[in-house]
Amino acid sequence: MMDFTAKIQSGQRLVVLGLGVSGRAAVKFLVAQGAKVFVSDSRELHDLPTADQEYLRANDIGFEGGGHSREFLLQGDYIVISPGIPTDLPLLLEMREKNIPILGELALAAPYLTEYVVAVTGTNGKTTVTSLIGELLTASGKKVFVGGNIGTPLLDYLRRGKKVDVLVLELSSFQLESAGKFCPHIGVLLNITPDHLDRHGNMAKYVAAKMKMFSHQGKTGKAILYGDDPIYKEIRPLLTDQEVFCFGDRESDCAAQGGEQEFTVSLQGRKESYSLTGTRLHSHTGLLNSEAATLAASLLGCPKSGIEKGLKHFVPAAHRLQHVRSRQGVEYYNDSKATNTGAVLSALESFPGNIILLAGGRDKGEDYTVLKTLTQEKVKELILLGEAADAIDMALDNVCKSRRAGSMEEAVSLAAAIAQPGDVVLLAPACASFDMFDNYGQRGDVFMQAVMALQEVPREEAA
Ligand code: UMA
Repeated sequence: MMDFTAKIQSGQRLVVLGLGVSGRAAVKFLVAQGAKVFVSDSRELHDLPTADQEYLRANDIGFEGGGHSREFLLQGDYIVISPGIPTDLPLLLEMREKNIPILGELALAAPYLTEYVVAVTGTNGKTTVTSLIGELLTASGKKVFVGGNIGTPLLDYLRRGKKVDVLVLELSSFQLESAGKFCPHIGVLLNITPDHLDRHGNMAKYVAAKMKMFSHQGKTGKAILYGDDPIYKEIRPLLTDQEVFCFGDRESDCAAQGGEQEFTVSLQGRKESYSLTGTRLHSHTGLLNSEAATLAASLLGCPKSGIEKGLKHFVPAAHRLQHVRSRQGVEYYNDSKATNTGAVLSALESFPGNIILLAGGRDKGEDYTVLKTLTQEKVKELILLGEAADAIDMALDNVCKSRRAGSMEEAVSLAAAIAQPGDVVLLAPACASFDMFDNYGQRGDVFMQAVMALQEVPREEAA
């Protein structure tokens, strides 16, 4: 990816690839800079939302539908790509050979950033930690923008021109691949476990994409890492310039105090303890997320009182180990966002056992055998659905009883029929949702509706 450090000049020509959330924000931002914009999308013009069609027409934006062509891309001084578009498409490699810079939204935004920037990436927990840092900073009296891979794209924030003190950005590996010289003051890397291998090809490339967050930090930058992550030992030596801080279960700058309810930050002569009792963060994952967020907020000088207030008020986003209902002594949890094996392991860790696990969906090239040990230990029965059902079944190799369901509704009624008081019914798919649903949100909604619709169902006799 070619580096780009200058602001866009009026009249410069940019071709934007993909007119989704990111591409739309890029187009509007570029139009506001006075650039000449062209859009290329795999969809045809008539398949775009009406508002997009009208915007393109009103702003005289050249459009190519049904795919990306060499001739169309060659019109650009720069090419801007959406995160969902692989950076190694042959056409993009060709443009790079012709010295046409290829920018993602972070590279485009980088020259315009004057605010303090905290960026959060990792395989799991990004949204929770990003939102939590936002909450802790707001509760400490700072003006904050929270967005990026969640909510409002960074380029929409920049175009609107409403300045804040701190930008808290969730970043995906897709965004980081094309991030150019983008560089946060504080970069938080929560964890790295296999995910998106269908896009990145292998784990080394996935890790390299995540590590791009730290590439340009220099000596004044700060990195926050999870000290107990298996990948920590591999990535820690790569961070030689910036100051590195750690959170985790053991000795760290921010570490747990025995259980899942308390942790202490020890930083620059400051030692402060926090309790998660009475918050919505009192689980193993909640503790780690709180440690990471509190470390970032402490580095930004937030007082203990503000951090405590933020931890207390924080409400995690939906579909993340969300409690749905208690019914006949059975607890139902929706963790539809658990779209990879790392997230499923973390969900299984949150319960002592007796889990009926609903899993499956579209395969992303992961090795499901990593689930074997914890499944054997904690899962009573497995209900599999979607395209990856066979692959999961084979990988788990009969460590527990498994059944198939043709729909989410069937999976929920099967689970309800076999669950006994004290059991947990957990949706944690380990897969993408696109084989059966629009996205993980819709999958979680369908699960929750099916759970809420459960009437009195006669249970099967316990085996
Ligand atoms: N398209 C093409 N050519 C292609 C592929 C797609 O033209 O080869 C077009 C599609 O027709 C569509 C657009 O590109 O018009 C879609 O682009 P996109 O897939 O990049 O999606 P956006 O709507 O722009 O949303 C993206 C992020 N999506 C992905 O990374 C897949 C959003 O993250 C992000 O919120 C948004 O930019 C703003 O930055 C979503 C996501 O699922 C939430 N992220 C993944 C994750 O969190 O795991 C990485």
